[in-house]
Order: sequence, then structure tokens, then C-alpha cells
Amino acid sequence: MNETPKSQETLANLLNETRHFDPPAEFAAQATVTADEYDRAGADRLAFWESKAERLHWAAKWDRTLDWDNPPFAKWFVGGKLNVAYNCLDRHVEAGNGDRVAIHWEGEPGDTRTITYAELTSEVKKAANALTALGVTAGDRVAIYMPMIPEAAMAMLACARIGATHSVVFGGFSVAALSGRIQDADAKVVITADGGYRRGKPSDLKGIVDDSVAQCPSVEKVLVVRRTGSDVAWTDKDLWWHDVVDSASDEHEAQPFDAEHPLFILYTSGTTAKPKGILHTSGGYLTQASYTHQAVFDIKPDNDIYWCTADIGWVTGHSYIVYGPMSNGVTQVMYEGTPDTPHKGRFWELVQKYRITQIYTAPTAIRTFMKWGDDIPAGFDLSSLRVLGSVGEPINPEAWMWYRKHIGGDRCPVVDTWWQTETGAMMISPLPGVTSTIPGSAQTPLPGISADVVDDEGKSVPNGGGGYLVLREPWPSMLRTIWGDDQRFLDTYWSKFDNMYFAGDGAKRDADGNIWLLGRVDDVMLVSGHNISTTEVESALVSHPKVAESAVVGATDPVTGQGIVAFTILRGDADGGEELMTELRNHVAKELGPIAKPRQIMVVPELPKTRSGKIMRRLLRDVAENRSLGDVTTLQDSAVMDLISKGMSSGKDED
Ligand code: 6R9
Repeated sequence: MNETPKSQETLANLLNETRHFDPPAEFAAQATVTADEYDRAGADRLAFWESKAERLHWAAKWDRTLDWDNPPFAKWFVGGKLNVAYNCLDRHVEAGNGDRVAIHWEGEPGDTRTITYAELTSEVKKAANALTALGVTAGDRVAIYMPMIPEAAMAMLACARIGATHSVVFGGFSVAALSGRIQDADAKVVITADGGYRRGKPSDLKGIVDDSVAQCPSVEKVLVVRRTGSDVAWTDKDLWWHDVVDSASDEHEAQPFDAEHPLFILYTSGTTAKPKGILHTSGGYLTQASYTHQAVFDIKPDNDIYWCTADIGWVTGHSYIVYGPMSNGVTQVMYEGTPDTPHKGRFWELVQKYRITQIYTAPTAIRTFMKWGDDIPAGFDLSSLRVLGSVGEPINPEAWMWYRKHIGGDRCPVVDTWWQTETGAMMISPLPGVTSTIPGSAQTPLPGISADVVDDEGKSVPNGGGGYLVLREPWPSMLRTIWGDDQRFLDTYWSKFDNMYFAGDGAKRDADGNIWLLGRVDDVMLVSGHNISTTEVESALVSHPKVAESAVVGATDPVTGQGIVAFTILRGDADGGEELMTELRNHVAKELGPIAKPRQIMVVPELPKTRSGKIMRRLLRDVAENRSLGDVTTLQDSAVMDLISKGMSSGKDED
């Protein structure tokens, strides 16, 4: 990792100079969180986190902030008791904000629902009573396999309310993925829907649940929300949500649970191997999800209309649709469908319609919008926006600049937030109104977080150096273990370095100490003895005006060890002939040095991604190496791999 082609300057060089954007004075003047947060957290980290825990309602206060006697098994707010759903719902109603809209929901076909905090509280109470009547008790696991409808959030909160541990499985996953996750968690109940709308068509969720449940003897009941009205097969385990929830009482007193009570399991496969059931608990998780949401988006619950475009089946949906925003009592927009249905301006139409103030989306979406053209967002009034967030992958400087200019009107701070399913909440991000932002860098650990970049020996690298991203101190929303597999938890995250959490990402520090993420270390390529990050080559390609998106992998090369193979989506009507391929290869060589010149560039119409937008480089490596494809269960769209094999026949360039 230490010897990238032109070392630390490369990403900054893509812009010729590193640009800084100071927070506008008016924004800074009204910012919720100020620069002294860093000082307070630095002076006494545990006292800082206690002050953030105090933003929540506790039925019993903790007697110890952190128990780190048996690392890496942390306990936060030991002895404290709280109810997570009460914190997200009842307390806002009790504070007199029951009439505030919790969710402006927009279905893909254009149907809408407006749900206030009072209504949401009442629905969750009913669902909690219904689950209890089905025999679900504290500690049981409930699998949730849902489209993006309000009942998905209600189901999660109902579980939280009764102390059941939810395991949300993304609604695009296959029978193999769903049944494996149900079995691993030994779930007692599954909550699903008859379908949801995506790209104009109802998806089939119930059929996949039926085939999965047939392999999962632990499942006693399946609760089905009617969304699309499609015909569905019915088994003797099935119950309609509207039959059991609508008739349940809306009186339910939330019982407090221990701060370390399991809140949810969320499976993460990364892009390889058997999925890991990441376990999160209650008090510490909610403390950090809530605080980071408030601080990083400058949340003002009285005025803001916040929108996170993630799916609820991704950790971003857990922390920044359900637990963060709702604990802060903010109004949010929730959208069921895809950005291109019925037209490519759908997102911007929603911003205009609801006067959205914060948007949180992924670089892959931003690059897609760039590809679709500047004129699309230009056709809508986006002047309500105040903060723009990015998450999921490194955001290349070009996409960052486009986001700032074409969505944010050069007015809104852009916050690039680095975190993981495992970290539970944001860890590295600018603070709007405080940080001078730099396109392409996640920059600084948030207050109370100690991230570092270290070398092979675990020593901090100086400014200008590169290495591995680690977290040196426990944080409140950290994963507690891998469900049922403490050993794998130790091996995966805690064995590479002593007393440090290894995130699996490469990173470097620029001359000013800002952190730049370089992608997963497993993706780093070794070309003629030089470590080259896929992110940097991708960024270099995307900085060429004719390239919309790119994914880079290393393929075995008899001469250089690995050769760089790039899969590229061109912008608009660019012609992918030989000449352009040569131009692109030279462009990378110019930006990063000749060693980083791709051996081969293939023009493709799509890239294989997970639903959270992460490129499945493993599959592209299989293509580049001419191997048969490995496990594709987490692929967002299986047709993509056919498109790629077709796309590969055009635009091959090997000299
Ligand atoms: C929240 C989420 C985690 C991995 C992480 C890293 C990549 C996420 C990023 C980022 C660079 C950012 N990642 N945010 N890389 N800059 N702002 O994405 O969780 O799905 O578990 O993925 O995503 O590689 O290690 P998860």
C-alpha cells in the first residue's frame, strides 16, 4: 500500500491542485455542531459519548460508560436501560410533536402516504402487540424481507419495541441468500409483502419467501403486507399484516431493555465469502446513530425534510432511515422505487416536491446521474437543499464536484461519510459548517472516534503516507460480534494488528492529515512489484471527459504479475473505438504514471454491483481471468453479467 505510483499526490493531482471549500458563513453561523466538539471529545472521549447518550431517554442510567475489560468484546453504558422504539417514537409524541410528519412516503407508481409521529407510534404499538400475540418474545429473531414501504420501518421498530432482534434481508436477494440468513439466525417469524414496485413492475417477494421458508423449519409464522395486490400462493404459516396488525390494540407500553440487548443482526458478505451476521446492540448503537445523523446532516427537526435514498436492507437504511432520523424526530421522505422510473428526473422531482433539505446517496447513483446529463437536475428547483451526503464507496473528485455543482448549486456542503455495517454509524466525515471540504476525501474522524492509517507493523504512517485504515479505540456503535461466531469476529477484525480494529480498507493521509479511502485492500493490484489501488485508476479514468464509470481489477499477467484490466462505461454517445481506448490508457499513464496504465480497457454497458452500489470486482476478476462466475447471490441485477460479456466483444484493446 505504501508505494502507489506517484505516492500520496495522485488523487490530488487529478484535480491539479487540492481544492478546499470553506463552509459558507451563513451555514456556519447556524450549524448545530461546532468545532469545539473535537476539543471536548479529545479532552475526554468517554465523557463526550456520555453527553451524546444523554440525548436519548433512559429508563435507568448506566453505571459504567465503557467496559473494555475483555477486548474486543465491548459493553457500552453498562447497567443502563432504554427502549429504542420509545426513543424513536413515543417521546416525540409526548413532547408535543405527534403531528409532525415522520414519513412522506412516495410509491414508485406515484401513490403517496403521509404518516405523522403519532400515527407511526400507534402503528408500531399495534404491530408490537401483533408480534407478541404470535409468540415473539424478547431475544427471538425476526427476519424482515420487504420492499421500501413504511411497514418495513414499522416492522423493525415493532421488533425493537418488544426486544426481538431483527434481521433485515435486502428484498432483491435470492432464495439461497434469504434461506441461509434465516437459518443462521434461527428466525421464528418472517415479515414480508406480496411485492413492491421497481421499474414499473411488482417484484415477487412472497414466492421467494415461500421457497426459503420451505427450507427453514425454525419459521413458525409469515406476516405478509399487501402492497401490490398481486396474486400470491398461501401456506398455513401465512397471515396478512392487515388482519393481525389492524385489529391489534394500539396501547402498548414499551419495556426498557438492557443497553447491551441485541437490537439487530445484519448480514454482510462484503463481496466475497459466507455472509457474516453483524450483531448490534441497543444503547451505544442508538447513541452514535442519533448523534452522527444530527451532526453530519446539521439536522433541525422543526424545519428539515431529510431524504436517504438507501434501501432499508442496507446498514445505511437501518442507521440513517430508521434509527438516526427517527431518534432525532425529523421528517423524512421514503421512496419505493428506482431513480429512472417513470423518468430520469424522479429524484429531483421529489426534492422539488417535498422541499428536501438533506439528501444522502451513493457515489454510484451520482455517477449515473452524471451520465444521464446535467440538464435533468437543471430542470427542477433544488434550492431547498442544504447538505449533500455520500456513502458506500470512495467518491471520486469528479463526481463530488458534479454533486456539489449540479445538485447543491455550489452552495451546500458535501459530506463524504466513511463507515461500515460493522461500525454501525458514521466514523470519518467532514462536519458541515465546520470542516473545509476537499473533493474526494472523507477527511477526519468524527468527534469521539480514533481512526488511523498504519503500516504493516501497525505503526501510524506520517502525513503523506499510505497503509491500512484502523480504529484504535472502541466506539459506541461498534459491532459486538459475528452472530454465533466469536472466533470469526476475532479473526476477521482483530487479528491483523494488536488492539486495533482492522477495517479491511486501504487509505492514505495527505500532507494536511486528511484521510483518503482507497478501497478494500483485497482489491489492491500488484503490478511489477508496485501496489496500485483500484480506486485511483478508476478515479483517473473517470476524470476523462468521455468516461462515466469504471471498475478496475488485476488479472494474472505472465510478465508483470498482475495486469490492470478496466471495465468502462462511456458517457452519452462517446464512441468506444481503438483510438479512444489508446487515449484512455495514455490518460491514466499521464495522471498516475506509466506503471498504472491499464493493460486492457473494455467498454461495457453496465457494471455488476451489489444493491448498495458496490462493484463486485470478484465477478469482474472472473471475467478478466476467463473463469466461470463465482457466487452471484448478492448481485443486484443478474442480467448485467450477460451485458458485460456482450460489451467485452466491443472495445478490446491489447497492445
Ligand atoms: C455504510 C456502508 C462498508 C465498506 C467500507 C468501504 C466502503 C463505505 C465509504 C466507503 C470510501 C466512503 N465505503 N463508505 N469507502 N468512502 N465514504 O457502505 O457499509 O455496506 O458494510 O460497506 O464500503 O470499503 O469498508 P457496508
